[in-house]
Formats: sequence, C-alpha cells, structure tokens
Amino acid sequence: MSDPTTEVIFHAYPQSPVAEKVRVAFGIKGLAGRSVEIPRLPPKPMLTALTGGYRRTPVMQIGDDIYCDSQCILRELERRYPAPTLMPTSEQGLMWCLSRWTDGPLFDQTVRPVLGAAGDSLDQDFAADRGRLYLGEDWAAGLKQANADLPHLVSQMRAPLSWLDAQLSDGRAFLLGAQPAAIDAQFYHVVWFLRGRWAEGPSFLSEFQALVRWEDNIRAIGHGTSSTMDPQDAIARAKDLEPAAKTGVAPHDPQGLAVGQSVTIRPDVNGGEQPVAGMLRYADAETAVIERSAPDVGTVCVHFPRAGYRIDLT
Ligand SMILES: N[C@@H](CCC(=O)N[C@@H](CS)C(=O)NCC(=O)O)C(=O)O
Repeated sequence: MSDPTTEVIFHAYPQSPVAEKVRVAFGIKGLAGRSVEIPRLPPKPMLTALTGGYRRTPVMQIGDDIYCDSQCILRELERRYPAPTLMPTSEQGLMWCLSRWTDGPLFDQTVRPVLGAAGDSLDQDFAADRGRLYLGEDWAAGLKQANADLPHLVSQMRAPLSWLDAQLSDGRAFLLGAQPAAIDAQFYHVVWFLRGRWAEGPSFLSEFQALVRWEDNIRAIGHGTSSTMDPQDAIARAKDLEPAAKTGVAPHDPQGLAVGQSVTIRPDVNGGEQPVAGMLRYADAETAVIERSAPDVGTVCVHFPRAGYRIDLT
C-alpha cells in the first residue's frame, strides 16, 4: 500500500500535450502513481477545489500539496526523485532557460497553426475556450488569421525542427546524448501535438528522419505506471493531510514579499484566467507557494513557478 503523503496524483486528460510532457518525465523516472481524469473544458470543480481556481492542465498533487504548471511539476519530481535524473548533463541552468522557450513561444507558435488549420471543424465550445486562452479577446479573428497565414506559421515551426533533426543526426538517442532529459520531454510535447492534432502533421514531420527516430525512442520510454483515482478521493486525501511546503521568503525578493501576505497568483499572460488567492507561505527565485483554506479541502498549499506567473498583493 502506498504512502498517501508521498503518492503522486496526476490530474490531466489524455489529449493534453503539456500532460504528455509530464507523462514522459514519469517514464524517465519510472514512477508509479495515480491518475485523475479531469474535464477538457471548464467548469472543472473537482480540480479547482484543489487549486483554488487554476484551471490549466496538468496539475500534480502529492498529499496536501498541489503543483500547478509543468515547470513546477518537473522541478518537484526532480527534487523528490533525483534518480534517474531529468538533467543528465552539467547544463542544467541553460536547459531551464531553453525550456522557457519550448513551453512558451514554441508551444504558442504550434497551437496557432494547429487551431488555425482545424478552422471551422473545431467544436465551438472548445474553439471559444482555447481561442480565448491562447489568442486573446479577439480570438475569432486570430483563428481566421492563423488559417489564412498557415504556410508562414508552418515555416516558423520548420526551422526549429530542422535544428533538432540536425542535433540528432549523429545517431544519438536523445537530444543531449544517450540519456533522456527534461528537454527531450519539453520538445517532444510540441512534436506530439503536431503529429496527433494537425492533419498534415505526420507528412510534415516525415521530412525529419532523425527526429522521427527520436520520437520512437521517447515513445519507448513510456509513462511509468499509474492506476486511476476518483477526484473525490483526491479531494478527501487533501482534506485528511497537512501540507509539506516550506515556509519562508528567500533574500533579495524583488517584490519584497513576506510570509503571511494576502496575495493572488496567475499566469502572466492574457488568457482570461482566474487568479488563485491565499496567504503567501513560501517564495524564492523559482517558486511561490500559496496557502489557502476551504471547507471541502481544508488547508492546502498550491505551488506555482515564479517564471511566467504574476504575484499581486491584495
Ligand atoms: N504553462 C502551463 C501550460 C499549461 C497549458 O496551457 N495546458 C493546456 C493543455 S495542454 C491547457 O491548460 N488547456 C486548457 C485546459 O486544459 O483547460 C504548463 O506548462 O503546465
């Protein structure tokens, strides 16, 4: 029987590319955990009961601590399960910097043509939700423009994929060599999305033979093992346990944050998302943790990355 204070619970849905990134990381680490399937579209009451309003996918729960965003999730997995490592070379700092590009601009410039190419065939509720999240208030015009501008948008993805293909062309199994790394998962989620969700994806990707071989190598890593869990059980687990998050603010905080302040945290993009409100429990250069209480979950700690998120005092 696993320990409820340390068992990894993954809240996601199968079609999510960002969840696929984390599933590959579970595979690299050979993790066994639990999975809660969440809805693809809001409302997601069982998820937001835990996160305090954060609605994106995926979210990881360990006991009474909730980790939002794949950046935060990968960092916590590496901390708790250092071997096999997600950072097999000495370039950890550069890899984190590069991941801000794979997860930000590269992901955005992939979503745009995939949504644009699907055009009117997209389910209307899905188009409205993802359009607003990724393309801003005027998302309908953005979708039309992406459709009209498809060849240009595809050319913008082709260049980075050709660089990856060249990197892999010496026969190495993974981007940094023989061992898979976080950066493989971070690039792979974009390629996985292109291949699976864009009708032209497989023929577009067939230009890159070394990349296609790399995709096979990543697939062979698998996703670790997981057994399903009911969302109610995940909530009950949070309610039964105490958070493990540290308390404190690291020196030199540019916002002068202090433990106990009332704050909100939200992704620092125009996605129309609900901020998460609570009391600041921990902050350093990489991470911020909010403590919040609600009758259904008791007191929980919600962890966010600092990079890409905005903290406001309330
Ligand atoms: N920066 C976030 C991005 C997460 C993200 O945008 N995920 C997509 C799914 S792949 C999403 O949340 N879509 C809307 C939803 O699932 O409700 C991360 O790395 O976790």
